[in-house]
Amino acid sequence: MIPNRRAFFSRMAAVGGLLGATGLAKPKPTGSDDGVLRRPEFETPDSPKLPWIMNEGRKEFHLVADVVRTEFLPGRAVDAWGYNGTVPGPAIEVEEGERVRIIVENRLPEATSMHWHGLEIPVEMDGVPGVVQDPIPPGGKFTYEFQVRQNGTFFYHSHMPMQEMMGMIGFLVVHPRTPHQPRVDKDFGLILQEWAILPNNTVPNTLAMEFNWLTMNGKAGPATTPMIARLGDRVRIRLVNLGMDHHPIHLHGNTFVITGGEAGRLPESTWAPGNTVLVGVAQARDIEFEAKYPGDWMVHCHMPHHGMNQMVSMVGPMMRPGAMADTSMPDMPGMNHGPQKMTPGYPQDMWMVMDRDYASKPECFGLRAGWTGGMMGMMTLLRVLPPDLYDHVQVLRKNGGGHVQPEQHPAEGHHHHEN
Ligand SMILES: [Cu+2]
Repeated sequence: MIPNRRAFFSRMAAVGGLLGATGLAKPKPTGSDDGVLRRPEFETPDSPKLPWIMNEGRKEFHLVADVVRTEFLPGRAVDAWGYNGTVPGPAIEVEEGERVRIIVENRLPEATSMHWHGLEIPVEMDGVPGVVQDPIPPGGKFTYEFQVRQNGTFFYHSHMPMQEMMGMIGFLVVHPRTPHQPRVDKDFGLILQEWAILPNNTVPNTLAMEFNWLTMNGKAGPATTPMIARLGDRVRIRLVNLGMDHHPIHLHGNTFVITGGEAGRLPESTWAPGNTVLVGVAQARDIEFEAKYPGDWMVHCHMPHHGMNQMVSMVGPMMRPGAMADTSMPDMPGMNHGPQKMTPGYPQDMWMVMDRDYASKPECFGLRAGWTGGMMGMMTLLRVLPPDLYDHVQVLRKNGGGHVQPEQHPAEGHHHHEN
């Protein structure tokens, strides 16, 4: 057994000891006890679902385009544009064959429109301003109505490119009438976005060609909430990219198959194994795998610059005297700090432990002390948890968190984010 796995198991044993015999372990639900195949909930960490009502036989949704103040990390405020108060917008879920009505209201200071990416619908519902409809003016509304005849991972976005770069995108997932086989136990969705935000600014620069913030569902690591799976689950992760770069998304320690693209399910004969999937601009990719290895596994973009936060051009010393990383980790072995940090050319060990910011988040329960030091940019975790720990984390999630992390990293000092 390699040391990391041993460390994981001993840590899990320690956490298990904390839990005690609480009777939380339950047999794994099969999802078909009564002969009805149920699908798992579609989970979009850090991003909400869009509620709906049935109206005149249609599933009716309301999307409000507006300026949204959000945070990529605690304390890193951003004035983006989104829908219903969130960036990316809330996920829309519909069933194959359903008739939908989506009322888009524009509270932005400029005109907008909405495109339903990948859906085969009448052209007058396609949302291209000028070509098929008038732009929706500030204060205006437009009602989109169509029947959804496909199934798969789709998305909605403003059809104005600069508005896309302000954040205006969201999931539109269409569930199949007959569940796909093999059935998945977990169904996650992540929207990949990139941002150019100059120092001391809160507004994305949509004209920029260089990006210094990379997010999954609107958060940068370590603020990305981990995905939680139970040991043995079959997991699907849906990935959508709308930005200026392609993102090679890599899953550690597991082998997946690509089961879907932006046009829906792929034939099983094409499911070649892999561990990195290139999610090109405007594409969707669904990956699936059996979560058979316990551990906290990284899911991240492998573009080196996309695994960083707050990237800015280096024109002088990396740190002001006494600022940030050089004082916040005095005892981290192997890390440059002190005088080296004052020398241009030594930015490579941007290491900052911020466990405390996430100590009350249920999904982070039991993570190794110091974990936040290894998480930046377009990164998150897939946590494959043994049954008792999985059940405990689900109870914490249901109760809204509030626990205190059992471990605290000794090198974790006071810090602040430099915006
Ligand atoms: Cu990337």
